[in-house]
Amino acid sequence: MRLLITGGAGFIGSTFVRRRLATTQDVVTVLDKLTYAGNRANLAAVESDPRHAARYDFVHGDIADPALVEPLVGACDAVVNFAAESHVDRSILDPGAFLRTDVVGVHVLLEATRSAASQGRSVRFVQVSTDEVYGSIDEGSSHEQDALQPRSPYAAAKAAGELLVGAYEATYGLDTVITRGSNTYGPYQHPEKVVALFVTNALEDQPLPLYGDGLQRRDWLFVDDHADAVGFVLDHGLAGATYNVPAGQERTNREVTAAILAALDRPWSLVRSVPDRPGHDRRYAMDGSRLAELGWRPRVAFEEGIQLTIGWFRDNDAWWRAIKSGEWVDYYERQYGERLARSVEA
Ligand code: NAD
Ligand code: TDX
Repeated sequence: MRLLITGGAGFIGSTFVRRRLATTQDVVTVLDKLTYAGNRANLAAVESDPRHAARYDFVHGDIADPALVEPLVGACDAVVNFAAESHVDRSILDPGAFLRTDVVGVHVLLEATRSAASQGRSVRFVQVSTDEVYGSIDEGSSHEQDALQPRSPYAAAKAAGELLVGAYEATYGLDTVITRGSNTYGPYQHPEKVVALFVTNALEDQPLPLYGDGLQRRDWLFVDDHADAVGFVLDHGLAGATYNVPAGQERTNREVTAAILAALDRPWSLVRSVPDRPGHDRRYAMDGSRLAELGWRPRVAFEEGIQLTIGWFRDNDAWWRAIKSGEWVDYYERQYGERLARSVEA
């Protein structure tokens, strides 16, 4: 297949590209805007391996740019849309960019897919979405047909993107599938997200800013599993279907923090309780039976995945130190300066 992978220089997208090139004969074009979260270094392994580089191309650009997107979509068999503004805290600070990429960007990609269809070319469209679209659930697990109740600007923008995908499937008969992945962690994750932030801060003996009481719960999915699930749905998903991608590894933020500190042999005194994230979702949990019936299950337990992740960050400090400079310094001050000043023992 010829694949257009949007957001392929980000965390999950680059993992998908590396794994897909290694396990298939697919030809891959990455389209990425290289925002603060996009990093060409994430694709260095692909670009320096002649067996993979021959089937790979990189285009620097915006999914919300119709003139750029239309010919790229017209030349592929499937679009896998990883491109997004993806960090909840940044969506609280500055929601505008989220609407542009996560809603308008999806619309532009869908229009290009519709245009290809009108010329007799069927292009499969895979939308990579998130458990956050369900909103916070106190108990039980979210099923694909449950109502969407997003509560952050990020989650609302992702929900809107999904709704457009469904509308284009129903109205224009496009071949679309949606995945809703749970909280993902692993190598190459931007240090703004909690696991990468806490691992890198702990390595530097810096405080770990735990929001509120730290008893919020997430279901932790290792990045290779997330990337493979998206590939499985691309290959086997039924047209028009949505698939939850849970890990079955629910942990409180306190448990995640303790696991990181234990693995790095750092004291709990590094952890600071800081003022909570506004509208902080208490818990996400999804039912994975639809994807399991299709034939896919996650492989990596949290205890194994966190060791792999910590080992990678330990071995690749040049990668994350380069990110924790420039734009990062302003962001960190905006997000954590005041919070850390008001922090208390956790
Ligand atoms: P990320 O922030 O690491 O990467 C996003 C990538 O998209 C970056 O390379 C960025 O440069 C690119 N991008 C942003 N705006 C763009 C635009 N307008 N045009 C082209 N490229 C653009 O994100 P991630 O964590 O790898 O997440 C990938 C996808 O998976 C997102 O759609 C996200 O909503 C979804 N998701 C993430 C998680 C998670 O825990 N990280 C969980 C479930 C779903
Ligand atoms: O400094 C922090 N302190 C803290 O306590 C940060 C950054 C986070 N947290 C908490 C908030 C959450 O309860 O840790 C939990 C995880 O936070 P994030 O890593 O920001 O992830 P989350 O908000 O759960 O969203 C993630 O999972 C779903 C991804 O960022 C999304 O892209 C994905 O859709």
